[in-house]
Amino acid sequence: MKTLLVTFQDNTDVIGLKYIHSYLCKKQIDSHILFIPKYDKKHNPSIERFLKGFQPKIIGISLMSPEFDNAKEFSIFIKNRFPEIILVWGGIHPTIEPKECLNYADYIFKGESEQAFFEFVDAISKNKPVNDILNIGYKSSGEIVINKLRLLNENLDDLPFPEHFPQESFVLHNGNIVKLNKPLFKKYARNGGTSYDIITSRGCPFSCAYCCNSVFQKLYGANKIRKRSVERVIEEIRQAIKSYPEIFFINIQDDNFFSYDVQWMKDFAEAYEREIKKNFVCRTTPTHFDEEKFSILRKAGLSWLVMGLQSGSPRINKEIYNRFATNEKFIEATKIVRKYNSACYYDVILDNPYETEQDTIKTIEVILEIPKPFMLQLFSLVFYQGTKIYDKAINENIIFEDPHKKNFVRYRQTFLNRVIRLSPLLPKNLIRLMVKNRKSYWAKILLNLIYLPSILILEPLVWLRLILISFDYNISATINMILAFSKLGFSKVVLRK
Ligand code: B12
Repeated sequence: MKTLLVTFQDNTDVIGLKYIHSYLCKKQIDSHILFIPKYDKKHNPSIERFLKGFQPKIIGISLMSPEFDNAKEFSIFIKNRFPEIILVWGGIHPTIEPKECLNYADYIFKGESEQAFFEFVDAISKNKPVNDILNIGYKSSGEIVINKLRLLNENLDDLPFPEHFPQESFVLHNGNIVKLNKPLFKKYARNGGTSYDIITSRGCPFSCAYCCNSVFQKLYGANKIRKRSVERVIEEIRQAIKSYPEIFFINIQDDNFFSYDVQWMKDFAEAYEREIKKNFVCRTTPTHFDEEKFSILRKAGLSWLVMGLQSGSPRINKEIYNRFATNEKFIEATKIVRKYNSACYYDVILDNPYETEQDTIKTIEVILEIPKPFMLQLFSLVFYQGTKIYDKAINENIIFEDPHKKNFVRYRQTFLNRVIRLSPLLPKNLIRLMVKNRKSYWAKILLNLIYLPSILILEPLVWLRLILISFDYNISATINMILAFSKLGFSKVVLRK
């Protein structure tokens, strides 16, 4: 009995789905992944041909909210042509909005589901009932039933590793479904597969109002961080590199890698330096940032740090985002990052309808305190269903864009948003002058004149400088990085325009 796991993400780094796949494989289930990076209804005939030959008993789709429309179209088509296939949806979107998903799927899975989905597949293969399995939701005589959640897996070390380049997988390429081979993996993986995405811990103790971790807290109660051992983390990276030697950069995707204690960091750094010897990127919050941990990681190969400012307005951070990091703590952390000559991205959320002009100006003031060079990742606030900020906006009749459709990188081209984009590139005084005179005609003309040249010339130069810094001025590593990341870099620079 075959199980086909489907993703519409535009790259192959679907960590959650890969975990499900590895778990099924370990339990001897005949599981395969189908990557559909660019879905269009016109591809349905080739999908139909493939499914007629492949004959899966179960199709399991993994989706985040922006993939909802694709998952919906695909599911309507499957239910039409292959009513006998059992259609399951899992991932973050069915977790936060199960009822909506049950309009299209036979079953949904809420939350982390390695074991639950295995029990489901196993039961189906043995013709046993599935309705009591934890985590699932389904419709029974038109009524929606959502079962209780399994307790979270406390022992992440027991889970089999997700495969970087999953064997026995397929991809929709040029309108046809073909086996995923190395050239195609290279084409569809982010950065040509040269970076390896890993999750070393699950959960986040915070409950930022815009983040889905605030939903997990509602679902599971306190969302404590579950951590892996240094040995298993290093072993996962080692195996990934062995299977795909082109990997030269490790991308630690944990919400907050700095939540490990100093001893864990020391052990990790020592093993990493000895066995991996590759640069890595990780993420933290200003609250968890700590000089000792940073210096340990920096020495082991940490070359890019990603940290959130989100807003420079204490009011917005506390009252709207439920974030309690102070601007002082954030600035102090950025100075330490500079002191250790590390590259960094700082995240800022734009287009918040609760923000006044004064709040946005406070954000600019904080950005101007960050020592250069640095880059900003600017996001347009998305109100994901189930999050605290979504509930608040619904209660208060605040109008926002549909979270299924909104592209989080396409922020509004307002005067202040554009000034924020230029803040890491231009002298402080010039930025302050434009902010002060934002209502005047000449400031608008000036901004229009300098905007494009700044982001087409200065921004790539800052980017280049940061890559050089991240590789300790090693030219050949820098060139490698630019080649591998050129597509992503290009979109960062130009598409956000
Ligand atoms: C790593 C990561 C990514 C990676 C990989 C994403 C992936 N699919 O694995 C990348 C960089 C590609 C990515 C991109 C985006 N991400 Co992201 N990402 C994360 C992050 C930090 C960790 C995800 C993860 O690996 N978790 C650990 C695994 C084990 O959990 P999981 O993915 O939920 O999978 C489990 C269950 O959901 C379930 N499951 C998953 N799939 C399936 C399928 C079936 C059939 C079943 C039964 C079960 C099941 O079982 C899995 C194993 O336990 C989360 C934050 C978080 N804490 O989860 C955000 C998060 C998932 N991302 C988010 C968003 C918004 C995005 C972006 C849209 C924008 C952005 N901010 O970057 C993009 C666009 C993606 C795209 N369409 O191309 C949001 C999703 C919100 C939403 N409602 O959709 C999150 C929750 C962060 C947030 N803001 O709250 N992301």
